[in-house]
Amino acid sequence: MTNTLYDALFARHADNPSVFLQLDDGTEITYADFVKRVAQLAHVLTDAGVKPGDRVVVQAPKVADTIALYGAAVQAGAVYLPLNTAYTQSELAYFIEDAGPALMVCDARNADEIQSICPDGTALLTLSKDNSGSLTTQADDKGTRFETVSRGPDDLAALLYTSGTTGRSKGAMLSHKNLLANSESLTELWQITAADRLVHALPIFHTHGLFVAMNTSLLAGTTVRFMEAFNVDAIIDELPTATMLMGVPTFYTRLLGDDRLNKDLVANMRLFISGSAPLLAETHTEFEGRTGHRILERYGMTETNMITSNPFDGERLAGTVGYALPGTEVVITENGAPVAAGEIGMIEVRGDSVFQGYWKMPEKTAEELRENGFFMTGDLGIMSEDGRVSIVGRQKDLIISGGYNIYPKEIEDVINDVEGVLESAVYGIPHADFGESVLASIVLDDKTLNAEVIKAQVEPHLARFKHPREYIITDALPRNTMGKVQKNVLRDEHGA
Ligand code: MLC
Ligand code: AMP
Repeated sequence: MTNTLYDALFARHADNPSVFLQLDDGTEITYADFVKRVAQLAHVLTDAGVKPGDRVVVQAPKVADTIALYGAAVQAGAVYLPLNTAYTQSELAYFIEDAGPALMVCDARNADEIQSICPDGTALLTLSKDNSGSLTTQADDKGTRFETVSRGPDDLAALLYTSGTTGRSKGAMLSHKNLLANSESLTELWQITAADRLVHALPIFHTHGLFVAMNTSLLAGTTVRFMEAFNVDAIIDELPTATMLMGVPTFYTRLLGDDRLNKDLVANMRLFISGSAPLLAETHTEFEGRTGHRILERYGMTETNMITSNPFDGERLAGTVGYALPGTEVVITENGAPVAAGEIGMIEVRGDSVFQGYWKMPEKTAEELRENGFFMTGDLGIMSEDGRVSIVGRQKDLIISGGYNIYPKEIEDVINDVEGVLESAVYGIPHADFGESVLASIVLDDKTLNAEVIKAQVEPHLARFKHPREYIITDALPRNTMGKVQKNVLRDEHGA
């Protein structure tokens, strides 16, 4: 029986006695034991009625079993669908309705609420921060061998939702081949091996923490210092015995804020990688000055996996995201036609790591994924003569805060639904810690309404990281001659 992703990432470790996960409490889990746990959880999934191709939705804390659950879904031929633990019930309701999962796994604390939004017939199991819950209890009694379900390269392995400029989240369908091809490229390019020890402080419900970090580690047999959350002290403690760190730019600015970060502390480190949001050139330079390491910046997207990377051996240039990964083609286009080197255009990408389309949204897929296989990223870039890419802006209306994507349209829709609001504009302004933060300018219909009332009605619908940090009541929104709201004007006005 072959299963493209399971065979490459999990099956190969069945007899591997090396340590895979090192947890916050000092517990170590070997690769061989991890593979057994994956099998136990795969039994739980099938007993819960999960069949090949079924979606398994997971909104669970960052514990070892959550990673094993990903493996179990792959082994059972299911489609793994992780969700941000910050999502509110109304956000969750949309994903559950859209994905139609056979099984939902959540923290026991939220089980009653989530049960109430799951359609009849959806199984629900729990997994909590202290490792308790029905999923774990059931798994403990299962056998440690599971008959792997056969899956080919084009079968779906994961469905990851990414918010859309239209305000509705879209499920990016990722196949076994998409995930494996990207992790093979990255592992080779970044020279990741079993001798590495990765400090993992990212969440595991997004491409970065789940696929970039965990799939490459599984492929190479790397030891992962699996931290429940980002914490500067904990990272500083681990750096002397680690070799790699993967993070969003906020990780690096926060580390730079600590005097203990110096060359001696990172003498054992091999590679610092940054992505998911632009790394400021000054952060790159300051980090090099303090540690002697040039951060390796790479660029990617949920739909495409990683697209470009600065070189491992060659020069890592601040403010650029490097070259197309092996097996990935990148072109810069205007109106669909390639532009000359040095000209600004839309970044488009094609290759084995590019997704299969949006779940149940053929029209959206057709709008963004060309028939010739190129995906339009919505990012604006320049490519040098020798193929080095720099991102210069975004065509899509998107805010990236601490590495989380926030789509203004989604927030504007919620604000506009408040009785007495005429219209609103949500935009990002520079923020020292998160890169960007969210503001909302609002025009009222009902002049008796105030910011506090709007805030109180908006916030329960949106995850905390999406909340506007300020609700600014204004008489009118600035518009250009075409009637389009000029968010750049609002940004200039309120950015300081
Ligand atoms: C937390 N908060 C945020 C936030 N993270 N607000 C805005 N943006 C964020 N990113 C909120 C908290 O709820 C809290 O609210 C307050 O801000 C302060 O929290 P904190 O304790 O300082 O934050 P912390 O928990 O330390 O989290 C910061 C962080 C985290 C940077 C560690 O956001 C993070 O892990 N980001 C990584 C996101 C990621 O993995 N992105 C990859 C996407 S994949 P309150 O109530 O206290 O005010 C992708 C593709 C690719 O983009 O290329 O990789
Ligand atoms: P997501 O939709 O969450 O996968 O986020 C993907 C988006 O993050 C990309 O389209 C980019 O806009 C942005 N992104 C990822 N990596 C980088 C980077 N190194 N520099 C700038 N933007 C980035």
